Order: sequence, then C-alpha cells, then structure tokens
Amino acid sequence: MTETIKSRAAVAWGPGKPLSIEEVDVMPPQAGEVRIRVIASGVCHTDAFTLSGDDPEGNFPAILGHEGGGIVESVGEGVTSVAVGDHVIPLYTPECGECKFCKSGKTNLCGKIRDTQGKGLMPDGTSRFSKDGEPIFHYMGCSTFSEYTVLPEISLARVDKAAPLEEVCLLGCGVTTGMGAVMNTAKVEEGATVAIFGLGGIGLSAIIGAAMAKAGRIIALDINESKFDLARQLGATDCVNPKDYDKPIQEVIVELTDGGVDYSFECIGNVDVMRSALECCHKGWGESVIIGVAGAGQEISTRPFQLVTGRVWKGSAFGGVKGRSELPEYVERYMAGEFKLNDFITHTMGLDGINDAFDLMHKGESIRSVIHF
Ligand code: NAD
Ligand code: AHE
Ligand code: ZN
Ligand code: ZN
Repeated sequence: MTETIKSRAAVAWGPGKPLSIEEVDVMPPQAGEVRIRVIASGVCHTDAFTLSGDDPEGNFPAILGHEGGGIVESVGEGVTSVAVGDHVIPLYTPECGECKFCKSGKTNLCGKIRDTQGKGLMPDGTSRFSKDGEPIFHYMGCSTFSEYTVLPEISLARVDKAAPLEEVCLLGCGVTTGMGAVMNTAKVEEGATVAIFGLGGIGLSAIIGAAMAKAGRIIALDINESKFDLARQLGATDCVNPKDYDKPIQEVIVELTDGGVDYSFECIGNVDVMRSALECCHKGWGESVIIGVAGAGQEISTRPFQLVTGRVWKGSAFGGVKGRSELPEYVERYMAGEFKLNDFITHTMGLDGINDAFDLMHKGESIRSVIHF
C-alpha cells in the first residue's frame, strides 16, 4: 500500500519567477500510473520557454522538467509493463499503442492523454502534486524537477539498468530530438548537404545524426561562436556565424552550396530563422525541418513560391521517435558507444542550483546542465 510522500521539488510559482525549492506532497500512483524516483534531469530550452510565460500551454504553479531518468518507486492498479526497481525515461510523447495516431504508422504523436497533459493534469483530470493542500500542475506529463513524480504507464520507456541515468536522461528530450529529426523526419541520406541552425543540445545532436547518416557537408550556424569547437568535433564541416554577413544568411548558404542545401534544421525557436532555414534549401527538393518552439502569437512566413518551386517545410517532435518501442534502442546504441552524451553535459548541480542552470543557458555558457537529485 503506497502513501503520499514528501518530495523536494523546484516549483515554478509564476511566469518569469525563479524556481523555488519546496517540500511538496506527491500522491500515490492511481490506476494505470507509476511513481518514480528521479535520479537526474537535464534542463532543456523548452523548460525556460514555458517558465518565461511564452508558452500558450504554460500553467502555474507547476513543476517543470521533462528530460529525466528515474527508478520506479511504486505502481498503481493494473500496471503491468513496468515494476518497482525498473529504470525508466519519462516520455512527454507517450505511446499508448492503440489510439488513431499510434496505429497510423505515420507519426510518433499519441493522442490518448494529450488534452489533460496540455492542461498540466493526469489523465483523470487531477494533479498528484500539492503544497499545503493546494494543487500544483504537472508539466509535459513529466515534471522531472522533483525527487518523486507520477506519470501514466504509457509515458515511460523501460531502459537498460546498466545505463547511467545521469547521462541517458538526455535521451528523454534533447539528444533524441536532434538525432531523430535527422534520421526519422528528414531521413537524410549519404552525401547530402545539411544546414543546422542553432547549436544547443538539439542542434548539436542533429549534427551527430547527420554525421551518422554520412551527410557529405554539415553546415553549422550559430551567433555564439563558442559552440563551434564541439560542432566541429561532432562532424560539422563548416561553421558559420550569420552576424559575419550583411546579407540574409539564406543567400550566403545558397552561394556556399551551389544552389542550396538538401536539408535544413531550425533548432532555435526563432520564426525569422525558420524562414532562412526554408529559403536556404535547394530548389526542387530541399526540405526544412522546424524543431524549435516559438512563443505564443508568433507565426512563420515565406513566399508561397518557395514551396511551389519544390521546397518542403516540415516539423518534428521528439525526433519522430516512438518512446516506448524505440527509445530503449537509442539507449543500447549509446551503451554500444555509437555516440557520446557526456560531451553535452557542461554542468551538473543539485536541485538547489537549478536557477543557475537557467542562467547558464540564457548566457549561452552551457550545452546541457544536469540536475542530480
Ligand atoms: P539552447 O538554448 O541550448 O540552444 C539554442 C542555440 O541557438 C544557442 O546556441 C544560441 O546561441 C542559438 N541561437 C539563438 N539565436 C540564434 C540566431 N538568431 N541564429 C543562430 N543561432 C541562434 O536550446 P536547445 O535546448 O538546444 O533547444 C532549441 C530549441 O528546440 C528550443 O526552441 C526548444 O524549445 C526546442 N525543442 C524542440 C523539441 C521538439 O521536440 N520539437 C525538443 C526539444 C527542444
Ligand atoms: N506548448 C507549446 C508547444 C510546445 C512544443 O512544441 N513542444 C514539443 C516538445 S518540446 C520539448 O522540448 C512537442 O513535442 N510538441 C508536440 C506536442 O504535442 O506538444 C505550444 O505552442 O502550445
Ligand atoms: Zn526538451
Ligand atoms: Zn496513442
């Protein structure tokens, strides 16, 4: 019989406010739910985006965090696919296996719990978190900035116990998103020319994906040149700072590449850069994938002629990866040494230091900060 437990958590009380470390109550998992002890959580730009107040789905007070790794502490009635002690990665893109989306074979998005998840609630429309009796919202179905959190069973990928959760937590969002966008969404082929805009955790992971796909040329762009060394180590062939040019960067790339790139990836969340990323694609076939998340009210634009003449605009969530069935394989590939994760972990800190993680991100000094509980 599981009970409500106390948990240290970083609470976002309101938009733009620093997170506050609190002792919160975490209810036992209900039917179909699982309570996990979070071992580590990366801090992704999307956490900062929601904290800023720009996310139309932002709810406060909330416990943010969605790039975690943990151990199953208790399970609710009817849970069969994970057991106490299993190592798991929370999934903000669940996989129920039975909804229209899951059965389509066309997308990794799952519709089963999306409505309640977007409202910061569990599938029954209530929260498992509270402080002094007042409910606190969940976030992206994960809330990994808490020592203990509760998730639906369909939102957990069971992974190899030998994998270090302090590292593979990055597969809960950033690294899988970047690699997957290249390999699953764009399906970059050998010899292709690729441009990657924004060299944070997502863009650098897209470089890993492009190098694995044996892209012939990988052009990495950022306005912060301190990102270029790692980009080159991971396989970028050209590093470009758009600030070095006084004409639109799409024109620069088109000239550099004899007419444009085969694939581009926007990994920033800037709608002007999304336009550049589309327009630097080659006429007739170039494809641009939007990964970055833009704030409420922002819209993309281009001349329709760009599409009429064969360029394709796409988007990608969690790299097109179906978390329960496919993420364990990413963990295995990591364990087999196919790619590294510790290159990305520039800072680690306890939960008390979580606001520093946000500051480092905003100053452009970190790739990923990982919180160790
Ligand atoms: P980050 O802050 O670590 O990296 C962003 C990078 O973009 C930085 O290196 C920054 O210098 C660079 N940049 C900013 N403005 C630029 C400009 N005008 N031109 C060129 N470079 C510029 O962020 P991250 O964690 O890598 O996330 C990147 C984006 O991806 C965010 O919008 C995030 O919300 C989004 N995201 C989307 C998904 C998804 O599934 N679609 C998953 C994770 C993150
Ligand atoms: N809530 C925002 C959109 C946020 C968004 O696009 N989230 C991405 C994941 S970002 C991870 O760092 C995603 O997976 N989206 C698909 C989905 O179903 O949320 C808004 O604009 O309302
Ligand atoms: Zn993320
Ligand atoms: Zn589903």
